[in-house]
Amino acid sequence: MSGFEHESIMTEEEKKELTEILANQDISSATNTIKEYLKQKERVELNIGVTGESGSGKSKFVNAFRGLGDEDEDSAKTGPVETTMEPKVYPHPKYTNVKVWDLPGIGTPNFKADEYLQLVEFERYDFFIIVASDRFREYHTKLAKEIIRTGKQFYFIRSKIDVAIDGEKDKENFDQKKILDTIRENCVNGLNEIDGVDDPVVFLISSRDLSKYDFNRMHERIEKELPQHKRHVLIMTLPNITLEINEKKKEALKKGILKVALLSACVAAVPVAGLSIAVDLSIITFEIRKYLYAFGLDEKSLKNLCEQSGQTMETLENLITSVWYKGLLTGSLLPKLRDTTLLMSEDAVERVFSIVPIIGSLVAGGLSFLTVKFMLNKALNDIAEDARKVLMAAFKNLE
Ligand SMILES: Nc1nc2c(ncn2[C@@H]2O[C@H](COP(=O)(O)OP(=O)(O)OP(=O)(O)O)[C@@H](O)[C@H]2O)c(=O)[nH]1
Ligand SMILES: [Mg+2]
Repeated sequence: MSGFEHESIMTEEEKKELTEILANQDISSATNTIKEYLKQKERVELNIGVTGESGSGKSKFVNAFRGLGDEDEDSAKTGPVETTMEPKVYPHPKYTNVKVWDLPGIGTPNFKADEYLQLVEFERYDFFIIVASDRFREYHTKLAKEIIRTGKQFYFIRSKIDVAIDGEKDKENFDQKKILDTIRENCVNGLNEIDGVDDPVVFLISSRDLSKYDFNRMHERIEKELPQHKRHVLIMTLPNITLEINEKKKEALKKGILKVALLSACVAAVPVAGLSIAVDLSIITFEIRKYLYAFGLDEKSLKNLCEQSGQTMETLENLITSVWYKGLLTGSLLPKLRDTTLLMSEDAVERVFSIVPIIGSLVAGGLSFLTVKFMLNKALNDIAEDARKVLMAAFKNLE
């Protein structure tokens, strides 16, 4: 590596910090934090990975893109044999937050796109520019597919257009537009065959003369899409962060389950008819309410979230599929809990049934230690999953 300390969209520390902040916030202030974070991130740097086969003109393009000639100070080395062997970063002189990375060439017979992307540390780039100086080939497909698989985007550049035009100039029926159309079509057709590429973007470029062909169009497009790229990248990382937070919350809440289940077992030992089951049900209801609050699945939090994200209450509530939220809201959770079919429908409880004489204990006393534990665990998992879906829907609206 060049020794350059790169900053990707989110460093591990930043991610950790954001996770901590979000973990300690309720659902709506978490959304606010994300919004702020998005705003901040729009101002930070963007890393573009320029890739393509060896000799296709990547380095020359990196220079041209930055408005530099090949001989200028700070320009990337180019030439017939000057192979770029490792990723090297070149900041854009005008847009200092834009960093262009000159990557090693692809296209050896056994080219493995996944290994290549690992090698160049693909996470670092916000998007890729694939440079091709000849016709569209299999390794372009492989690379494009792999880039899509990693969740990144790319632009496709057909370079050395001046050479292609020059090569045809002597022909009698020379028609520049026709040649350009054919080249474009070849690239677009190749890209169209790849799943996940709906509207391929191909730019025809001569790094020798940027004023010709598609260079300006490409520049405008990338410039226009810069903030979206940042946002997109961040939004892509949110599901993971949210999952992490949910796991943390779950772990914290899980610690209480054992205590509650033990408490319930102790009550069951008190020989007062009906006491145990009543206590169990109120304990369980209390705990479930606590979980819903912790994950922001209560009416107040959800209303706030609607205001923040512009989602409707109906949309969010429809995403909450487990019985716990609606049960508490309508007061129908208690009857549901009493209804043993709710318990019996679960495989795990069925397995427990075979070991513990639960029916007997339900009639005579409270629920068993294992059942309380199981129910609370299930409620916790369901609620965490519902919360994840709700948050994702709210985040999606921010994009
Ligand atoms: N005429 C013309 N020549 C170009 C163009 N782009 C690149 N070249 C030439 O093609 C050769 C290879 O260009 P480089 O930019 O070094 O290629 P590269 O993709 O970086 O190659 P590696 O680092 O070896 O993978 C050089 O001699 C460039 O001057 C172009 O658009 N037009
Ligand atoms: Mg090079």
